[in-house]
Amino acid sequence: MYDVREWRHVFKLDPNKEIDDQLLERVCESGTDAIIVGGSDGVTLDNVLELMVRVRRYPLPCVLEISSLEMVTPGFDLYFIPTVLNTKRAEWITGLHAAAMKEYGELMNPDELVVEGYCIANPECKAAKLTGATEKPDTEDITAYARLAGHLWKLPVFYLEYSGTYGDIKAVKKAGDLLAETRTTYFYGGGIRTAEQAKEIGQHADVVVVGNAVYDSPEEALKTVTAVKNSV
Ligand code: 1GP
Repeated sequence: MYDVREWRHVFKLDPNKEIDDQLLERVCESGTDAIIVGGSDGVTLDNVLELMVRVRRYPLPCVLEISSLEMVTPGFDLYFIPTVLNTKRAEWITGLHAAAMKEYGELMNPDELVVEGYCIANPECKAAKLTGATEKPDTEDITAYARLAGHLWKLPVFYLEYSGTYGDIKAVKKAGDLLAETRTTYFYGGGIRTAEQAKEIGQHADVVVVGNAVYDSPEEALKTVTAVKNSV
């Protein structure tokens, strides 16, 4: 069984975006610790399955990050289930999760399920709009959500989501200092385009997530793996 506590870097691939075989091979053989399949727009069972089959050819963990019930399918190593800490819309905290348990609960292997406490820090991103996390949390808020995830709920994962924008390093660091005392693994994602940025974030977060850069600037994206692995 894979253990996210051992990871440092992951690529997040969007089933709704094109990636050719050559680039996919380089991504999967880059030394990254896992591939997360996920997105908030135009994700269907068909495009999820198609990407899963292609990633499965490589010997690294393949994770489905669930953002809608329609995309749930067997065949992944792990299932990441976000619960949005900074929304007031209950469906994104426990509502959809309860619906999923009703529909798929008996088929699920609890060992493959990993809850991510999501703090969405870019109110302009699609995930923020979808889930109603539209107030920008400041450093103090982010620290409070990290504490909520790490100290109170003791979640396996805290995910600081800046999707599309590079994070406020002060807030990133503060959350990292706090979570270092807990068993919660700290994922950071958002706006990483260069090896330098990946290295900077890697000094504070346990796991650095690189998404869009794979599609927009693949050469730079591939360099983030070594940059993170060499950061302490
Ligand atoms: C998105 O956190 C990930 O869910 C990665 O963000 O696409 O901005 O790298 P980017």
